[in-house]
Amino acid sequence: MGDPVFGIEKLDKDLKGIPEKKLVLFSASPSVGNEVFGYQLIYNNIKAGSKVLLLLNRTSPDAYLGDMEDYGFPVENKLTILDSYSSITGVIPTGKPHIISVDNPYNKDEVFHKLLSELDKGYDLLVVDSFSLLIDFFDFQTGLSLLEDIKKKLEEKNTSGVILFTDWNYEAKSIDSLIKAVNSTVEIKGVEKRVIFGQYFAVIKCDWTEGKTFSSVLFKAVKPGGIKIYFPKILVTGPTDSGKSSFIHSASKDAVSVDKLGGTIALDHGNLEFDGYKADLFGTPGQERFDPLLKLLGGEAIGVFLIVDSTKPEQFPRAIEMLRKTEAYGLPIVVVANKADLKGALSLKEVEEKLHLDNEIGLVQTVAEDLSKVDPNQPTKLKKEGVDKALSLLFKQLT
Ligand SMILES: Nc1nc2c(ncn2[C@@H]2O[C@H](COP(=O)(O)OP(=O)(O)O)[C@@H](O)[C@H]2O)c(=O)[nH]1
Ligand SMILES: [Mg+2]
Repeated sequence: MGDPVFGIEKLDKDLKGIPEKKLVLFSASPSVGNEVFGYQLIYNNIKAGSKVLLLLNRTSPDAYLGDMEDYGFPVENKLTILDSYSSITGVIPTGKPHIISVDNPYNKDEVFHKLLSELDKGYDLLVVDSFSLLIDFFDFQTGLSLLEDIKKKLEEKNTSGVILFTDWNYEAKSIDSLIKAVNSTVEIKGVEKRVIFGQYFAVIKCDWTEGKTFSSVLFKAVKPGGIKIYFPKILVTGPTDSGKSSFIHSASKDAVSVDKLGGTIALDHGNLEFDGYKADLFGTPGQERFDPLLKLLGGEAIGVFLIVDSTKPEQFPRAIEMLRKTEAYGLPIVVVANKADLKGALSLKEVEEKLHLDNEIGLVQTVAEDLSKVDPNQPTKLKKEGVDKALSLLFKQLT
């Protein structure tokens, strides 16, 4: 069996899983939750056949497992839980064989002893939810000394470890020693401007990926589905009738168009989930009379789909002009050469040549799912294959 995984594609790509004997800290600011990272991690490793032990002091095993299920991560009784919560609240332990009760969670000797002797049985992965509560029960120093014991045990038993932690304004000195004590740290933070309007995570330390640097990514915790890398604004632009609305409707589960006078004059918006990503697509109108809107619509976009009609090279200069007007020229761009099913459609190579874009830009051909259903007054459904290829090309550029 390979090393435990994070179960979050971006982290698994960056860090290649969690090597045995390594300890990873997920450090969240108080405004954002970190528990879904734990759920996803546990689920994916259990699914892969790993033996996982959870030290749980944040909630009851039943509530924890129920929440996991709500996120689409059922583990049944394959997860062993050291329950350091129930006896504080007077909840009677269920006596299930995969749940080990701590009689007195305030007794650090009992907690330490039960944890270490359980680890002796040989696990692939230990998860602690939550390390900050452990510190609050005892004190920071005691937490750190437990961490040292855990590290020794992970070494001895070839186990990987993940601890979930919320930084409730502890002293900077304490946080420094915590980060020093672990092999890797993933920070989870909110994007705050008076209100929190986004959440991101970033690897800020890793001692087994020498010299690599990591980008931060926005995410959303989706129920069910778990952690999805989130792109809040992706622009879909291009000349009139090129297929912007068709693309947005084909890519999204719940697209809406503001239609007037038979053509889209205001906005298309769609929300999609694809391959561990979540994104909001915003379409622009193509007609020149709406150009004054383009700069506004393009604002804060982080990537662009430029839709062109493969049979209309005469519109290509207009397509490029729209990139300029939305101020999207420097962003990651995927060109969607649509209507490749029509007679006279240019090949991908011809589209590329005639657009004069540099070759780092992704280029994908798309076609209507069913030509006989194409209605000149309605967006049409595009074949999934091309749409998916366009999505994955852009998302790869963005992460
Ligand atoms: N044959 C064909 N027709 C398409 C395709 N994509 C869109 N259309 C049609 O082209 C017209 C314009 O599409 P629409 O998505 O509304 O373009 P928009 O103005 O850019 O939003 C509609 O009649 C669509 O049904 C395609 O791939 N093949
Ligand atoms: Mg449209």
